[in-house]
Amino acid sequence: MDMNAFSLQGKVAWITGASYGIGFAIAEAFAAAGATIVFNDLNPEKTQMGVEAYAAKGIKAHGYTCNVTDEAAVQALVKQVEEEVGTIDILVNNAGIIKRIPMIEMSAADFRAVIDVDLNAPFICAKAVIPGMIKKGHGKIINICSMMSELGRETVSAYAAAKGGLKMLTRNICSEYGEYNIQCNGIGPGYIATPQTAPLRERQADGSRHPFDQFIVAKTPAARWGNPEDLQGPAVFLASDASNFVNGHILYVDGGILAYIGKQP
Ligand code: NAP
Ligand code: GCO
Repeated sequence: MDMNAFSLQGKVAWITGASYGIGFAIAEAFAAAGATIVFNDLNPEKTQMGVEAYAAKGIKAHGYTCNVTDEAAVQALVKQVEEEVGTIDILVNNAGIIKRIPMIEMSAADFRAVIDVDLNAPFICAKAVIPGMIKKGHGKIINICSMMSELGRETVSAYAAAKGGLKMLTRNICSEYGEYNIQCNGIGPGYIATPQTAPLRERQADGSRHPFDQFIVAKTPAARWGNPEDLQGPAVFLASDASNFVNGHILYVDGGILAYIGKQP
């Protein structure tokens, strides 16, 4: 086997919402594999923070400020990237939010806001890049799903609905555009230590670990939270030619949590 199949040399990769967190780690790995990095953030200050964070790692990333829920802004971003950097070969739909509210206390506006970022935006971004991928004769789309693409839990109804929908959007893009040599797959991270999950890990007033932290560690065969770096290898694989016959698949990177019923208390 030619191990260059895992190379991203010469490819333009757009990772949405990647000033930090999971998106930043994935972009870092793509750069190490040879890709040119494009990222966006909602907020100009954080976009600049991201550019500097990438530079600190020796990566010249192209940062843009764009709300991924705004179709006109996304279409304009893709056009600008095509003019300034090149046609996008790899899209990672990473930008996401969560609102942890008991369902019957959640406003419809809050529910819609989560669906908008976590499901509508991946549609908007994929729709914007697929024409260029068809012209080039290849493309990779990676949707960052979640364990909540498979399971529910209290207070995350909107997020689970969005991530469940994102699993099926992944399969539908696979079905509709596979004939153009476009592969669309998902990565389903387990519980990863990022700002998004910081509230679930914060120390209690008495210095003890958060009950949810203890629960997740007990429920995960790996007996630990994941780190963004745990997602780098799977992401490079799904972005590279090594996965050209993998399509419509959700790759769970969760330390085994989805396979495990959990320890007897
Ligand atoms: P995070 O730390 O909260 O970062 C989310 C990123 O998305 C931020 O850079 C944020 O920008 C950006 N963003 C949010 N809304 C946006 C919008 N409308 N337009 C553009 N950018 C936007 O999240 P994370 O933990 O790295 O998670 C990244 C992805 O992985 C999300 O899709 C999340 O659902 C998924 N995931 C996370 C975990 C986990 O345990 N952490 C597990 C499974 C899946 P601002 O900073 O400007 O708000
Ligand atoms: C939560 C967490 C999870 C993780 C992730 C798990 O509140 O349960 O935020 O949703 O973010 O999605 O895969």
